[in-house]
Amino acid sequence: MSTMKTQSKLISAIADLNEESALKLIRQRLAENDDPLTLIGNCEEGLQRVGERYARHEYYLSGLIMGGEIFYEVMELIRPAMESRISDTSSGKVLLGTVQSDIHDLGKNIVKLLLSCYKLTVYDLGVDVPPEEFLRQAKKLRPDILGLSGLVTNAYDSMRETIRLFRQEGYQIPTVIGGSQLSKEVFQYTGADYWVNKADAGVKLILRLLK
Ligand code: B12
Repeated sequence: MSTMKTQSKLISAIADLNEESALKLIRQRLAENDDPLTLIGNCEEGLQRVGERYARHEYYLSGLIMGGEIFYEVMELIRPAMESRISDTSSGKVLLGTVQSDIHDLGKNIVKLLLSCYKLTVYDLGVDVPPEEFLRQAKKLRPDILGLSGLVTNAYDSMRETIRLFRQEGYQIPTVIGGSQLSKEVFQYTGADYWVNKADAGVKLILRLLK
Protein backbone atom coordinates (compact mmCIF):
# COMPACT_ATOMS: atom_id res chain seq x y z
CA MET A 1 0.00 0.00 0.00
CA SER A 2 1.19 3.48 -0.84
CA THR A 3 1.39 6.21 1.75
CA MET A 4 0.02 9.73 1.40
CA LYS A 5 3.62 10.88 0.92
CA THR A 6 4.32 8.57 -2.03
CA GLN A 7 0.97 9.48 -3.54
CA SER A 8 1.60 13.21 -3.30
CA LYS A 9 5.07 12.70 -4.82
CA LEU A 10 3.48 11.19 -7.92
CA ILE A 11 0.79 13.89 -8.09
CA SER A 12 3.52 16.57 -7.94
CA ALA A 13 5.71 14.83 -10.53
CA ILE A 14 2.80 14.85 -13.01
CA ALA A 15 1.80 18.42 -12.11
CA ASP A 16 5.43 19.53 -12.65
CA LEU A 17 5.54 17.58 -15.95
CA ASN A 18 8.54 15.64 -14.63
CA GLU A 19 8.24 12.62 -16.87
CA GLU A 20 11.30 10.76 -15.62
CA SER A 21 10.34 11.04 -11.99
CA ALA A 22 6.67 10.15 -12.68
CA LEU A 23 7.56 6.97 -14.59
CA LYS A 24 10.12 5.96 -11.95
CA LEU A 25 7.54 6.35 -9.18
CA ILE A 26 4.99 4.34 -11.15
CA ARG A 27 7.49 1.50 -11.71
CA GLN A 28 8.36 1.48 -8.00
CA ARG A 29 4.75 1.37 -6.88
CA LEU A 30 3.84 -1.34 -9.37
CA ALA A 31 6.77 -3.38 -8.07
CA GLU A 32 5.30 -2.93 -4.56
CA ASN A 33 1.98 -4.26 -5.92
CA ASP A 34 0.11 -1.00 -5.47
CA ASP A 35 -3.46 -0.80 -6.80
CA PRO A 36 -3.45 0.36 -10.46
CA LEU A 37 -6.64 2.38 -9.94
CA THR A 38 -5.01 4.33 -7.10
CA LEU A 39 -2.09 5.09 -9.41
CA ILE A 40 -4.46 6.29 -12.12
CA GLY A 41 -6.34 8.41 -9.58
CA ASN A 42 -3.08 10.09 -8.51
CA CYS A 43 -2.17 10.80 -12.13
CA GLU A 44 -5.61 12.30 -12.76
CA GLU A 45 -5.10 14.59 -9.79
CA GLY A 46 -1.72 15.60 -11.24
CA LEU A 47 -3.35 16.34 -14.59
CA GLN A 48 -6.06 18.34 -12.87
CA ARG A 49 -3.26 20.55 -11.53
CA VAL A 50 -1.71 20.78 -15.00
CA GLY A 51 -5.08 22.01 -16.24
CA GLU A 52 -5.29 24.56 -13.41
CA ARG A 53 -1.79 25.87 -14.19
CA TYR A 54 -2.78 26.15 -17.86
CA ALA A 55 -5.91 28.09 -16.89
CA ARG A 56 -3.70 30.43 -14.77
CA HIS A 57 -1.35 30.87 -17.79
CA GLU A 58 1.54 29.25 -15.92
CA TYR A 59 1.64 26.56 -18.63
CA TYR A 60 1.01 26.94 -22.35
CA LEU A 61 -0.69 24.47 -24.67
CA SER A 62 2.60 22.54 -24.77
CA GLY A 63 2.07 21.84 -21.04
CA LEU A 64 -1.28 20.16 -21.75
CA ILE A 65 0.30 18.16 -24.57
CA MET A 66 3.19 17.08 -22.35
CA GLY A 67 0.80 16.14 -19.53
CA GLY A 68 -1.21 14.03 -21.96
CA GLU A 69 1.92 12.30 -23.23
CA ILE A 70 3.17 11.46 -19.75
CA PHE A 71 -0.23 10.02 -18.90
CA TYR A 72 -0.20 7.93 -22.07
CA GLU A 73 3.17 6.43 -21.08
CA VAL A 74 1.95 5.83 -17.54
CA MET A 75 -0.99 3.88 -18.92
CA GLU A 76 1.34 1.69 -20.97
CA LEU A 77 3.10 0.73 -17.71
CA ILE A 78 -0.10 0.22 -15.73
CA ARG A 79 -2.09 -1.68 -18.38
CA PRO A 80 -0.59 -5.18 -17.74
CA ALA A 81 -1.09 -4.85 -13.96
CA MET A 82 -4.68 -3.83 -14.50
CA GLU A 83 -5.39 -6.65 -16.93
CA SER A 84 -3.94 -9.27 -14.62
CA ARG A 85 -5.88 -8.03 -11.58
CA ILE A 86 -9.37 -8.25 -13.03
CA SER A 87 -10.64 -11.79 -13.17
CA ASP A 88 -14.42 -11.13 -13.06
CA THR A 89 -16.35 -11.26 -16.29
CA SER A 90 -19.62 -9.79 -17.44
CA SER A 91 -21.45 -9.53 -20.73
CA GLY A 92 -22.98 -6.68 -22.66
CA LYS A 93 -22.27 -4.11 -25.34
CA VAL A 94 -21.22 -0.52 -24.74
CA LEU A 95 -21.11 2.16 -27.42
CA LEU A 96 -18.42 4.63 -26.40
CA GLY A 97 -16.96 7.82 -27.83
CA THR A 98 -15.77 11.35 -27.18
CA VAL A 99 -18.50 13.70 -28.34
CA GLN A 100 -18.36 16.24 -31.15
CA SER A 101 -16.06 19.27 -30.62
CA ASP A 102 -13.87 17.38 -28.17
CA ILE A 103 -10.63 15.49 -28.83
CA HIS A 104 -9.71 14.43 -25.29
CA ASP A 105 -9.50 10.65 -25.28
CA LEU A 106 -7.26 9.52 -22.41
CA GLY A 107 -10.21 9.05 -20.05
CA LYS A 108 -12.32 7.32 -22.67
CA ASN A 109 -9.45 4.95 -23.40
CA ILE A 110 -9.11 4.00 -19.73
CA VAL A 111 -12.82 3.25 -19.55
CA LYS A 112 -12.52 1.12 -22.68
CA LEU A 113 -9.56 -0.76 -21.24
CA LEU A 114 -11.34 -1.44 -17.94
CA LEU A 115 -14.56 -2.57 -19.59
CA SER A 116 -12.59 -4.83 -21.94
CA CYS A 117 -10.87 -6.38 -18.90
CA TYR A 118 -14.36 -7.42 -17.73
CA LYS A 119 -14.86 -8.97 -21.20
CA LEU A 120 -17.57 -6.52 -22.21
CA THR A 121 -17.84 -5.66 -25.90
CA VAL A 122 -16.83 -2.04 -26.39
CA TYR A 123 -17.47 -0.22 -29.65
CA ASP A 124 -15.16 2.79 -29.54
CA LEU A 125 -16.10 5.46 -32.09
CA GLY A 126 -13.06 7.62 -31.32
CA VAL A 127 -13.13 11.37 -30.78
CA ASP A 128 -15.13 14.33 -32.09
CA VAL A 129 -18.04 12.03 -32.83
CA PRO A 130 -21.19 13.77 -34.18
CA PRO A 131 -24.58 12.87 -32.63
CA GLU A 132 -25.77 11.36 -35.94
CA GLU A 133 -22.79 9.00 -36.00
CA PHE A 134 -23.57 7.71 -32.49
CA LEU A 135 -27.12 7.08 -33.65
CA ARG A 136 -26.09 5.42 -36.92
CA GLN A 137 -23.76 3.04 -35.04
CA ALA A 138 -26.36 2.35 -32.36
CA LYS A 139 -28.84 1.26 -35.03
CA LYS A 140 -26.22 -1.06 -36.47
CA LEU A 141 -24.60 -2.42 -33.29
CA ARG A 142 -27.55 -2.44 -30.85
CA PRO A 143 -25.56 -1.56 -27.68
CA ASP A 144 -26.96 -1.97 -24.16
CA ILE A 145 -25.41 1.28 -22.92
CA LEU A 146 -24.32 4.56 -24.46
CA GLY A 147 -21.17 6.07 -22.94
CA LEU A 148 -20.25 9.65 -23.84
CA SER A 149 -16.99 11.27 -22.84
CA GLY A 150 -16.34 15.01 -22.90
CA LEU A 151 -14.08 17.53 -21.16
CA VAL A 152 -14.46 20.88 -22.89
CA THR A 153 -17.46 23.16 -22.39
CA ASN A 154 -18.54 22.74 -26.02
CA ALA A 155 -18.91 19.02 -25.38
CA TYR A 156 -21.96 19.60 -23.18
CA ASP A 157 -24.10 20.73 -26.10
CA SER A 158 -22.93 17.72 -28.11
CA MET A 159 -23.85 15.39 -25.25
CA ARG A 160 -27.26 17.01 -24.93
CA GLU A 161 -27.88 16.82 -28.67
CA THR A 162 -26.75 13.17 -28.87
CA ILE A 163 -29.05 12.17 -26.02
CA ARG A 164 -31.93 14.20 -27.47
CA LEU A 165 -31.49 12.46 -30.82
CA PHE A 166 -31.47 9.01 -29.20
CA ARG A 167 -34.66 9.75 -27.28
CA GLN A 168 -36.31 11.23 -30.37
CA GLU A 169 -35.58 8.01 -32.24
CA GLY A 170 -37.08 5.96 -29.42
CA TYR A 171 -33.82 4.61 -27.94
CA GLN A 172 -34.26 4.14 -24.21
CA ILE A 173 -30.86 2.60 -23.41
CA PRO A 174 -29.12 4.06 -20.34
CA THR A 175 -26.80 6.97 -21.13
CA VAL A 176 -23.69 7.56 -19.04
CA ILE A 177 -21.62 10.70 -19.44
CA GLY A 178 -18.05 11.02 -18.12
CA GLY A 179 -15.30 13.62 -17.82
CA SER A 180 -13.23 15.42 -15.21
CA GLN A 181 -15.03 18.75 -15.63
CA LEU A 182 -18.60 17.45 -15.28
CA SER A 183 -20.88 18.69 -12.53
CA LYS A 184 -24.44 18.06 -11.40
CA GLU A 185 -25.58 21.12 -13.36
CA VAL A 186 -23.95 19.86 -16.57
CA PHE A 187 -25.44 16.42 -15.98
CA GLN A 188 -28.93 17.91 -15.68
CA TYR A 189 -28.35 20.08 -18.75
CA THR A 190 -27.40 17.11 -20.94
CA GLY A 191 -30.40 14.97 -19.96
CA ALA A 192 -28.17 11.92 -19.37
CA ASP A 193 -29.24 9.15 -17.01
CA TYR A 194 -25.94 8.95 -15.09
CA TRP A 195 -22.69 10.87 -14.77
CA VAL A 196 -19.25 9.98 -13.45
CA ASN A 197 -15.86 11.62 -13.23
CA LYS A 198 -13.83 8.60 -12.17
CA ALA A 199 -13.24 5.46 -14.20
CA ASP A 200 -13.73 2.94 -11.39
CA ALA A 201 -17.08 4.49 -10.42
CA GLY A 202 -18.08 4.48 -14.08
CA VAL A 203 -17.15 0.88 -14.60
CA LYS A 204 -18.95 -0.25 -11.42
CA LEU A 205 -22.02 1.65 -12.60
CA ILE A 206 -21.95 0.08 -16.06
CA LEU A 207 -21.53 -3.43 -14.61
CA ARG A 208 -24.51 -2.80 -12.32
CA LEU A 209 -26.65 -1.52 -15.20
CA LEU A 210 -25.87 -4.60 -17.26
CA LYS A 211 -26.93 -7.03 -14.52
C1 B12 B 1 -4.24 16.35 -21.26
C2 B12 B 1 -5.16 17.47 -21.67
C3 B12 B 1 -5.21 17.81 -23.04
C4 B12 B 1 -4.54 16.96 -24.12
C5 B12 B 1 -5.44 15.72 -24.34
C6 B12 B 1 -4.67 14.51 -24.84
C7 B12 B 1 -5.62 13.36 -25.12
N1 B12 B 1 -5.19 12.51 -26.02
O1 B12 B 1 -6.69 13.23 -24.53
C8 B12 B 1 -4.55 17.94 -25.34
C9 B12 B 1 -3.22 18.68 -25.40
C10 B12 B 1 -4.84 17.32 -26.70
C11 B12 B 1 -5.64 18.94 -24.91
C12 B12 B 1 -6.25 19.80 -25.81
C13 B12 B 1 -7.10 20.82 -25.42
N2 B12 B 1 -7.47 21.11 -24.15
CO1 B12 B 1 -7.17 20.00 -22.69
N3 B12 B 1 -6.71 19.19 -21.00
C14 B12 B 1 -5.95 18.18 -20.69
C15 B12 B 1 -5.98 17.94 -19.16
C16 B12 B 1 -4.73 18.55 -18.54
C17 B12 B 1 -6.12 16.50 -18.70
C18 B12 B 1 -7.27 15.71 -19.33
C19 B12 B 1 -7.11 14.22 -19.07
O2 B12 B 1 -6.72 13.47 -19.94
N4 B12 B 1 -7.33 13.79 -17.81
C20 B12 B 1 -7.11 12.41 -17.39
C21 B12 B 1 -8.30 11.53 -17.78
C22 B12 B 1 -8.00 10.10 -17.40
O3 B12 B 1 -9.41 12.00 -17.05
P1 B12 B 1 -10.87 12.13 -17.69
O4 B12 B 1 -10.78 12.46 -19.13
O5 B12 B 1 -11.67 13.00 -16.83
O6 B12 B 1 -11.45 10.67 -17.62
C23 B12 B 1 -11.72 9.99 -16.41
C24 B12 B 1 -13.14 10.16 -15.87
O7 B12 B 1 -13.68 11.42 -16.11
C25 B12 B 1 -13.92 9.04 -16.47
N5 B12 B 1 -14.52 9.18 -17.81
C26 B12 B 1 -14.18 9.98 -18.84
N6 B12 B 1 -14.97 9.77 -19.89
C27 B12 B 1 -15.84 8.80 -19.56
C28 B12 B 1 -16.88 8.20 -20.26
C29 B12 B 1 -17.65 7.21 -19.65
C30 B12 B 1 -18.74 6.56 -20.41
C31 B12 B 1 -17.35 6.83 -18.31
C32 B12 B 1 -18.13 5.75 -17.66
C33 B12 B 1 -16.31 7.44 -17.60
C34 B12 B 1 -15.56 8.42 -18.21
O8 B12 B 1 -12.97 8.00 -16.53
C35 B12 B 1 -11.67 8.52 -16.76
C36 B12 B 1 -10.68 7.73 -15.97
O9 B12 B 1 -10.90 7.88 -14.59
C37 B12 B 1 -7.30 18.72 -18.79
C38 B12 B 1 -7.38 19.20 -17.35
C39 B12 B 1 -8.37 18.38 -16.56
N7 B12 B 1 -8.48 18.70 -15.34
O10 B12 B 1 -9.05 17.53 -17.01
C40 B12 B 1 -7.28 19.86 -19.83
C41 B12 B 1 -8.60 20.54 -20.22
C42 B12 B 1 -9.74 19.55 -20.30
N8 B12 B 1 -8.29 21.04 -21.55
C43 B12 B 1 -8.76 22.23 -21.78
C44 B12 B 1 -8.61 22.96 -22.99
C45 B12 B 1 -9.07 24.41 -22.98
C46 B12 B 1 -8.07 22.36 -24.13
C47 B12 B 1 -7.96 22.99 -25.55
C48 B12 B 1 -9.21 23.78 -25.99
C49 B12 B 1 -6.69 23.85 -25.57
C50 B12 B 1 -6.46 24.62 -26.85
N9 B12 B 1 -6.37 25.93 -26.70
O11 B12 B 1 -6.37 24.08 -27.92
C51 B12 B 1 -7.74 21.72 -26.40
C52 B12 B 1 -9.07 21.03 -26.76
C53 B12 B 1 -9.40 20.93 -28.17
C54 B12 B 1 -10.74 20.19 -28.34
N10 B12 B 1 -11.59 20.72 -29.18
O12 B12 B 1 -11.00 19.18 -27.70
C55 B12 B 1 -9.56 22.76 -20.60
C56 B12 B 1 -11.08 22.69 -20.85
C57 B12 B 1 -11.76 23.92 -20.32
C58 B12 B 1 -13.19 24.00 -20.75
N11 B12 B 1 -14.03 24.18 -19.76
O13 B12 B 1 -13.54 23.93 -21.91
C59 B12 B 1 -9.00 21.85 -19.43
C60 B12 B 1 -10.03 21.60 -18.31
C61 B12 B 1 -7.77 22.60 -18.86
C62 B12 B 1 -8.13 23.88 -18.15
N12 B12 B 1 -8.29 23.88 -16.85
O14 B12 B 1 -8.25 24.91 -18.79
N13 B12 B 1 -5.90 18.86 -23.57
